[in-house]
Amino acid sequence: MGDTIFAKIIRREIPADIVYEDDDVLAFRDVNAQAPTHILFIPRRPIATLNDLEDGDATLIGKLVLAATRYARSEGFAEDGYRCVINCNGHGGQSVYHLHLHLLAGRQMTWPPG
Ligand code: D5M
Repeated sequence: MGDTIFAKIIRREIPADIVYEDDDVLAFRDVNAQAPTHILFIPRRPIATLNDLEDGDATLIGKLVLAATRYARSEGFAEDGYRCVINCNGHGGQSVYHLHLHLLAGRQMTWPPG
């Protein structure tokens, strides 16, 4: 898959509104926000899609989800709720091939998604 725009954000080669980072995870605001709060949580390690996860990535994926849910709680979204989404490949609507978890919050979500 090669380099992606998210790899450039990790390397600070292009700007991003970073809201959280640790040794394994980086989180920044989505430039095309679909909700009042729309944050992308990405592993620093480049994993292209959900299909590329292996057993050894269980802890990393757990950290990604926990970073997002901790952030949602800290921003006061726990009670009203929020949505976490990971798109995979074409039918899933994935456009950037560096695994990312969308955290959407601050409005009523609908179902089914488009
Ligand atoms: O989501 C990919 C998301 O990445 C999409 O919502 C736009 C967002 N995006 C693309 N480029 C940037 C930059 N440079 N900063 C912040 N957000 C960005 P997907 O699930 O792959 O469709």
